[in-house]
Amino acid sequence: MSFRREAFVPKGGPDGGDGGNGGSVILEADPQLSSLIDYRYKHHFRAERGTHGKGARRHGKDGEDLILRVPLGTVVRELDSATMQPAYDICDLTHPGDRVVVAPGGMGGKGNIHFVSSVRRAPAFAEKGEPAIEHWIELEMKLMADAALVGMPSVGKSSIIARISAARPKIADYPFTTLVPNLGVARAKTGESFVVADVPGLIEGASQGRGLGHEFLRHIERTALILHVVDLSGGLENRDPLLDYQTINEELAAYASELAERPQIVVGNKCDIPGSDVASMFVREAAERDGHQYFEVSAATGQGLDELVTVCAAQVAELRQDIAADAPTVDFNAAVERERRRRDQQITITREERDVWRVSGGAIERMVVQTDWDNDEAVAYLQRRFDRMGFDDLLAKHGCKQGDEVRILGYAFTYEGAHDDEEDFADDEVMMFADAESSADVQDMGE
Ligand SMILES: Nc1nc2c(ncn2[C@@H]2O[C@H](COP(=O)(O)OP(=O)(O)OP(=O)(O)O)[C@@H](O)[C@H]2O)c(=O)[nH]1
Ligand SMILES: [Mg+2]
Repeated sequence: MSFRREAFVPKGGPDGGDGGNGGSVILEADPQLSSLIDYRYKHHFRAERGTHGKGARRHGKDGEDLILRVPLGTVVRELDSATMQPAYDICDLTHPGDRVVVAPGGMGGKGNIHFVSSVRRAPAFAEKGEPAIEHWIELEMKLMADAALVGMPSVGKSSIIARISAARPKIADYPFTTLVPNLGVARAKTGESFVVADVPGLIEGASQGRGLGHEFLRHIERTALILHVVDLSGGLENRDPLLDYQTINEELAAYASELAERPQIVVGNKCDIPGSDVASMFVREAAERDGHQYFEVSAATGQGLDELVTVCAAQVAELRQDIAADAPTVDFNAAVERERRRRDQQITITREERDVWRVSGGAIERMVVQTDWDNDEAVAYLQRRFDRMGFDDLLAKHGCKQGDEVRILGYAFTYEGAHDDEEDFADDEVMMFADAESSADVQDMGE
């Protein structure tokens, strides 16, 4: 709040400038990063605050944004601050440069030049800046592989990735040797390469959470190509390879119908084991009937793997192009902002004690916090804003009676009943966020 001081002008017009806006906290997807390790131990981030407005209509400086870099494939979720459980997904950052504002900077408070009206020539109050938004989010990195090796336990998924890439996962003849996904880069003779993931084995019921299933089906959600590995020998349990093939496809479909439609290459492994050729014939037939290519390989001898890698690399290159072409350009910020505003505008009224009411809600709490409580004019201004938005009626509707106490954050008010003295405030007082043009008028009036 400031008034113009000039020689020979006894009472200058109001000239308090606005406070600067606070900086925003922004997440940005960066292809250089491969993990969320930077956020393992540091959890609190804060953008710069804006500086105060000054006299002579000088505005404060805006605070700098804080940009936090995250790897591609980061899923951002809002956490409920009370339970610390995920409340809703904010977005998936999947393309280089994707950005989302997770905590928008508050607006600077308006200087007293904005509060001039025909009946209030010299407003001796200004608005305080918007308080910072403070909340918890959860970051999860989903695996970003082009192709995933999927199949029953012990069919040889890890043996295959070890053969076709530099990955060195544990290999053993008992089920669930692989407990976490491994990534490798496979390179074809043509020079094309792709990222392949070896995920833990799936079993019947995986889509319902049996085995390690669910946890890892989640990771397959975003791989373009599924390499479905079948053990042609039936393994130690002497399973039926054809039945295995069907079971896995059923689990994929049960988890998410689009997984069943995902491009799939069927890989019959362990063809070095005598007697596997009959099983291979059956699986090939079933795969081709389903419209999938089939390859017979051996991770033990390396047979068929070069060809498999070449075909995979070509298919991945094609799928990548399709994905890039189909990728909708989503404006995360618009959607996030809409959701935030919806929640922000909500007003909740609850009875705290017999004659005491608690009012909560982002927007209304902000009005209270932005008011300078040491200044009667500012408090009267807040009172009129409440009237205009029909707050008194809303309280009455909830059963609030004259003389009841109404609490907002740490402030308490006495409810005086719904107002009817409309003429108390003129129309032109609705000048809260006056634009540049009308502030020019304001200056004229001041002079
Ligand atoms: N003979 C033969 N044995 C193989 C072949 N591929 C894998 N094996 C053996 O099969 C067993 C299981 O192999 P893994 O690569 O660990 O199988 P996995 O599918 O990764 O198993 P989980 O991680 O438990 O799901 C090991 O004893 C391997 O040595 C193959 O082509 N031929
Ligand atoms: Mg394995």
